Amino acid sequence: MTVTAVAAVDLGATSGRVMIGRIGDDRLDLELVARFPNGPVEREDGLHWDFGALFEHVVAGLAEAVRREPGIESIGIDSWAVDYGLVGDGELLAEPFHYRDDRTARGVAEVHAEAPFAELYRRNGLQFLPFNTLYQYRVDARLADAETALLIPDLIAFLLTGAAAAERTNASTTGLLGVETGEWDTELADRLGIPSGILPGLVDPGTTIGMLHAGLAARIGRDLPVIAVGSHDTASAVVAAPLSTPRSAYISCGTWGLVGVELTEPVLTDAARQANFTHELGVDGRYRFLHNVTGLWLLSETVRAWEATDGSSIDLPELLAAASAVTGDVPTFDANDPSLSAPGDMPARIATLLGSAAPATRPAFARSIVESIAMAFADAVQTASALSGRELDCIHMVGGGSLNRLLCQATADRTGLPVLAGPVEATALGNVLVQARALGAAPASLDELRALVAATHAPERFDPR
Ligand code: LFR
Repeated sequence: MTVTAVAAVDLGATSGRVMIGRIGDDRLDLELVARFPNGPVEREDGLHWDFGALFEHVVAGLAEAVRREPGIESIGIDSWAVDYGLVGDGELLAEPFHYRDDRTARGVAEVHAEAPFAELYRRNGLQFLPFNTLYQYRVDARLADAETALLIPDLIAFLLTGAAAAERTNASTTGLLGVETGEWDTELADRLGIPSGILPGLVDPGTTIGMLHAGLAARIGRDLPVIAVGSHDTASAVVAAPLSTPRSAYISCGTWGLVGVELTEPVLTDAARQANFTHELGVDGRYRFLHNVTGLWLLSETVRAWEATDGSSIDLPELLAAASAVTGDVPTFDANDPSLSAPGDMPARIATLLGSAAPATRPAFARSIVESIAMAFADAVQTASALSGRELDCIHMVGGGSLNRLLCQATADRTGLPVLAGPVEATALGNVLVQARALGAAPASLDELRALVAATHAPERFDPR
């Protein structure tokens, strides 16, 4: 049996990884090569990503991947959406901002004064998130100095190959892509004072972006092509969510819980806009019709705060086991409350929302968080069903959240639908599948790709109680 090997770079908001993916008849698996922490760093002018360190981890991880598997044929990169770096004279002009930086409030006000949200929604189909790239561009003083603006995976591909391109699934999160055309809305950009010349040519997943620079090829150990994948991490995750019928919903759960269904036509109704449901472009021209729910961010920030208080290290599986053992009802809060979005003292902010009902013990507090996330998931699943006119019969939970059994069960209980959990590494698998397909080593249709995922990564089922 022939086996094709590729390297997948998958960067999440709290950790990044480089994996080797191997694919053949009835075979699809991952080998973790490097894993490194990621997160906001506080600089003088606000919250940023430590992009220099991230890029070094990526290059070192790719070198290690080639050392372990010299037969690797290509590289694919995905990351969180919306954030970007500005490039001039072939160089990154400044460290990318983190989407949780609060400078965007002014961008929102200025953009909406020019183009009200209802008009934006008609044009770009995006839910309102205060960090959508167009709001960030609007207040970026350096935009005028830039030749090109590249979203994070495109920026990494550019630094690896020298070729500047905008992969379409991620480009759809900027707010500057027409929801029905899939092309840059240059008229909107011009109106907002965003020079449309900085928007690079669009490419679809599966396109070869370029070959590694000679210097990097020498460091990594092979001359390899970088192939565009669904470079928005959620787009890759949905490729590998083994949806078997149109009645399947998905929740891609990591830092965020992205809750929705896959559509072939947009639903640009007033109701969809009011419910803040987005149309992000998926692989093969699908729409990811979904809503962002604050996901495991609430738990990871709470744990980080507790660890800082105690100087201790908390074992998450142990905490969740203790949370599962809590008997009786725990109070819930609105997981999407805007006060929970910035990094900082998460337990105190949640306690403010809970008031006198706030649980006194850590296991009960963690249980409150999980139940509140599940409640928001259930609400979004019901809304996705109502807005799309689809009766749903199951929910695929993919990503890190699929390992959280308490969350899977609570989601099943609160939706009344079975939850099929896994794969945990759906994003990296989706990245691998799209590269392999471009290399002629995987089936052509999304249905067949998903069938391969289902056959090789059997989900765990949680029935509602
Ligand atoms: C998930 C994700 C979401 C996006 C958010 C910010 O990792 O990519 O889809 O809304 O991060 O980029």
